[in-house]
Amino acid sequence: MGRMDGIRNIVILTGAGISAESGLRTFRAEDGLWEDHRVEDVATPQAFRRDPELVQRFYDLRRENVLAALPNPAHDALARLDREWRGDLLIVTQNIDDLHERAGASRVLHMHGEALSAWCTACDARHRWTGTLLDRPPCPACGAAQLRPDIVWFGEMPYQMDRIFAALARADLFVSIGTSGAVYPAAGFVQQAASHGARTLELNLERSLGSSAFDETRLGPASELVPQWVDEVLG
Ligand code: BJW
Repeated sequence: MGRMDGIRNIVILTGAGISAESGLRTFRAEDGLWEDHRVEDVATPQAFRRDPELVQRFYDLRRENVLAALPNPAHDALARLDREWRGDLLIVTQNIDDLHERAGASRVLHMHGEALSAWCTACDARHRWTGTLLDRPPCPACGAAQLRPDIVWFGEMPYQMDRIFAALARADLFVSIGTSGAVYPAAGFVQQAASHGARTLELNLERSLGSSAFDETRLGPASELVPQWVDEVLG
């Protein structure tokens, strides 16, 4: 992947692994988030209906962790790529943290929602949210106490899929960073991009489930691999 000839449109998919070195736990590691909480207890609309307090408490804590975390060299490198790359670029992140933005990237799309956003199920408004939701605060727009985390749970439609599929269809290069490939539709993006002719590269600590679908895989921590790769791309 050293040569960037003919590459103009880049789509990057990021997962929990890119934020691991910022101190945010990944989902499926030994000490992962879901060791303490079964996914079906917290990350589904059914769980939220059954036990809203458990779910709100979980995300209140996640929100706090996100606010306390800082971007690492991998986020910084992608922000530099975003600033300096003249072609199209889209960073599709599955992460609900805002570390890409805080590093300075702007071409970022949060397909699984954002920890720092609250969604009112009464009036459909979304609000930047840094406080808690467990205490059932009123929606600043309509006053209803029906705010939920603005997060895409299992069985819900990820955000902006049309825009993502359009970008994948035009991509010359697809790069997947720090994601295990366990969750769809994101896990299928590599095939989508490849079927439209994109070159594909995986940067990960360990091989993802779909690793064999990539043209090239580089293994190591994101804080090392991503800056190295961005240096290559920008020459
Ligand atoms: C490092 C590192 C370091 C560590 N450096 N790397 C059967 C088949 C196909 C699909 C389905 C199916 N049954 C059900 C489905 C659908 C379902 C699904 O995929 N289920 C699977 C479990 C099978 N998907 C959905 O329901 C989605 N919606 C949907 O499909 O709608 C219909 C639709 C169809 C077609 C088109 C469009 C729509 C919604 C999925 C919502 C996912 N939500 C979550 C929770 C978000 C909120 C929260 O954060 O709490 O999103 S689940 C969780 O997993 C979170 C993550 O974004 C997502 C992915 O996890 P990620 O990022 O890959 O983390 P890990 O922990 O798995 O991996 C970390 C990686 O980092 C590892 O590889 C490490 O090696 C690496 N790493 N340190 C570099 N320092």
